[in-house]
This record gives sequence, structure tokens and C-alpha cells, in this order.
Amino acid sequence: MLDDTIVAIATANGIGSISIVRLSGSNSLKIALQISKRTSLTPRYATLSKLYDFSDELIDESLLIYFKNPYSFTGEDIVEFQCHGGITISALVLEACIKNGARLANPGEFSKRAFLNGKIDLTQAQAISKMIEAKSEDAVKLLARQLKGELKEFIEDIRKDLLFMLAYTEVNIDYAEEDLPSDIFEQINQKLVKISKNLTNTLEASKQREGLIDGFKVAIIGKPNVGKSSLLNKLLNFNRAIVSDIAGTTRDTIEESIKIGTHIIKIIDTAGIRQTNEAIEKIGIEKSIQAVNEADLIIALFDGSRKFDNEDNQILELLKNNDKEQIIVITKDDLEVKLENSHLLTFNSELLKLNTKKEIRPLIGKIENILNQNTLSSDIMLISKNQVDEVAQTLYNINQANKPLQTGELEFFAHHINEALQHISNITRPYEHDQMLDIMFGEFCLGK
Ligand SMILES: Nc1nc2c(ncn2[C@@H]2O[C@H](COP(=O)(O)OP(=O)(O)OP(=O)(O)O)[C@@H](O)[C@H]2O)c(=O)[nH]1
Ligand SMILES: [Mg+2]
Repeated sequence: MLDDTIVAIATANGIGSISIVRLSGSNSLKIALQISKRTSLTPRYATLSKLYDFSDELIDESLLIYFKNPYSFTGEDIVEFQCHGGITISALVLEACIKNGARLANPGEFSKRAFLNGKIDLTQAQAISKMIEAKSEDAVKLLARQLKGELKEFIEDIRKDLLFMLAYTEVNIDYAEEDLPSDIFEQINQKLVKISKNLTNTLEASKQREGLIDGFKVAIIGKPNVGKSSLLNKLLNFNRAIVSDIAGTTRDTIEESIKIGTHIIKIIDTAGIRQTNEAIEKIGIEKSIQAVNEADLIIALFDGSRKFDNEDNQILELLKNNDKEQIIVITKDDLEVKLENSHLLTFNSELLKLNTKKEIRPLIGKIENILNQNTLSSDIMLISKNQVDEVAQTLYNINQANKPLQTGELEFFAHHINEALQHISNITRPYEHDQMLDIMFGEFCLGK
């Protein structure tokens, strides 16, 4: 039900100097006046006021801000209570609101109302939820662009072009051709080519930077005993993983978060990969391979103090068979060199020699460079799987529409454009065909 009034604690649940309780809905002002025993609140003014519970006992003195509809985040009447911090005071204010008729909001319900009231579209709603969990400064900046409406405008432009094509094609199918501009199909063709190019770029840019929003994953791999766990510990600056000279020490993947440059990344230490009949080690090795598949960047370790062997070769094969970013490291640089580099020189990337007991700054620098390459650009970016899927479907239909346009099979062409329109609209605001055609026909003013 949209006309009930919802309430929630908007700030994180914990100790802090202020916590905010937020009401939204038609009874927000009435409830706030009851709790504060005031007769009015001026919209957009901060009013210092005492607050009382249902049995008239004083619970806090807080700042109240009233946002009158439609000039609020949700488009409804909103009142925010900026109470003193901590868990207890905000819980008391929340309870007072509920006793006075508000309902506890469901997760995301404020944003949902903003969407339903047309204050934000789906791209902006998604940007808000991702922003809260953003793992890097670049991700925040990108999401801020999206919140401002960058993706929304990009999609809107494509939508308008598709609608233009569809409207003219349907008119052409249904009415006489002489009413239409003579170069209409050339115009449509040009728009089609432009959209296809833009969407292809967007998909590619988004795939390259997949880890930007959810945090990049970096997997450390290598045969047993090369020094993977030693490297993890060094990166974390504490002894997180057991290190020993027994091959097969790490049995399970170990995931930790660290900050490199402006990025919070997930670093994964894996079980050494080798042939084994040992059941548990086998499961661990399967998880290592899974970590390789899920990672954005692979750090592959080779032991400089041992000769290149079959186990190293297995790691090389893994690297050759995927297109992830890779850093090749030769470990134990302090010991006598026995590894023949020739096996590793098949790779384009330079070999980084490391002694994990000493300095690993060159490696950190290299990781940071790779992460930076995969971050901000002026390209339009998609931030979720559903956006990527919908754009891919749109692009598919745009490309399918090309042939029937050339051969004059306008029904087929219209079918694909219509499909494209449905998919692109799912990103911002699901679309209803009849309604939109009415609008477009009105706008085109064919006057017939
Ligand atoms: N001299 C030297 N020894 C190292 C270096 N890095 C690691 N080691 C030693 O190599 C041995 C294996 O190190 P780990 O970090 O446990 O190796 P791992 O790759 O995690 O091994 P598994 O978990 O068994 O796959 C330990 O005895 C480490 O102390 C290094 O840079 N120099
Ligand atoms: Mg280990």
C-alpha cells in the first residue's frame, strides 16, 4: 500500500554522534507533530525540538526537518529526526513513530517509493544501493555519475531513437508512403548504426571493468610451497595464513580484503595446485581453479630456488587458457637461482622477482597499475548483471533489424525494434507499447 506512512532508522546501527530516523508518507507530518508536541513544522527548516514517547515521557531533543511533497527523496511528505547517536535513542524514536501509526519500512522501501513516484529511475535506484557498498573511490565516482542520471539519459536517447523508427515504420506499414519524408529509411539506418556502435562500446567497457563496482578479486596461485601464503601474509601485514615448508600446507582458499591505492580488493590465497590422490587436498585444488576463474587478476608464483617442473607447467597451462590480467612472479629471490626462465618467457609480461621476507612494493605497484587501468573512463558503464543482459539483448535485436530494413521487410524490422525497445526500457523504466506509441504519435504530429 503506497499511502501508508513508513519509518526506519536511516543511519548505521551503532555508536555515533547522530542517528537519523526517517518517516515517509501522508501521515509523516502528523506523527512528527504528535511526537514533538508542536503545532507546525516549516518545510526545509531545521527545528530543534523535544521528543516524547507514547506515555508522554521525554526521550530526546533532536533536529527535525520536514520535506513537503513532492520536494522530497520519495516524492511524499518526509520528516527526518536527527537524534542523538547510539542504538537506544533512535530505537525509542522509531517506536514512538510506530505507536503513532507509522509502519516499519521494508529494506529499500524509501527508494522503491522514489521510483514509483517517478523521482528516480531504476538505474538511479541501483546506483544508490551499489554506492552504499562501493569498494573503491572510483566506484563511488562512477556511481555518482549514474545517480545524477548519466545512464538514464544515455538510455533515454536510444529509446527515443527506437521509438522514432518504430513509429515511422508502423505508419509506413499502415498508411500511404507518400506522407513520409523521402529520406526516412536512410535516417533510420544511420540511427541504427549509431546505436549499435554505442551499445557495443558500452558492453565492452563494462565487461573490462566488471570488478570496479563489486571489488576486484585477485587470486594468488602456484604449485605447493612456492610462497603463496607468505605473500598473502606480507600483503596483509600479519600472519593470517599458516606458512610451512611442507608442501600442501594451505588446504582451503583464504579470502581477505586489503586496500591497494584507492581500491579495496579481495585477495585470495589458494591451495597449491598439483596432482594428488588425497581427497581433501583435491577439493582444495578444485577451489583454487575456481578462484582463478572468478578472479579479475591472477598473481602466478614460480619458485626461483627449484627447477621448473611438471607442476609449474600445469600452472602455465592454466594461465594460457584464460584471458584474465596476470602478473608472473618468481619467488625466493634471496636463494640460489635454479629456475630456468626460458619456460616463463613465452609470456609477454615481464617477470617480477620477489623475496617475500623483504620488500614487495614493486608487486603492489604493479597490482595498482593494473587496477587503475580498469577503472574510470568517460565511457558509459553498466553496473549490474541485469543491465548488461538487457543491453546485450537490445544489441542483438538492433543487429537483427538491419537485414529486414535493407530488404524492406518492415514487419520483421518493427518486430526487432519493438523487442529492442522492451529490453532497453527494462533498464530504466519498464515500458508499455500502446501508451508510448500514443505519446510518440502525438509528438510527431502527423496530423492525419
Ligand atoms: N628463502 C625464502 N623462503 C621463502 C620465501 N617465501 C616463502 N618462503 C618459504 O617457503 C616455504 C613455503 O611457503 P608458503 O608461503 O607456506 O608456501 P605456499 O605456496 O603457501 O605453500 P602451500 O600452501 O603448501 O601450497 C616456507 O618455508 C616459507 O618460509 C622467500 O621469499 N624466500
Ligand atoms: Mg599456503
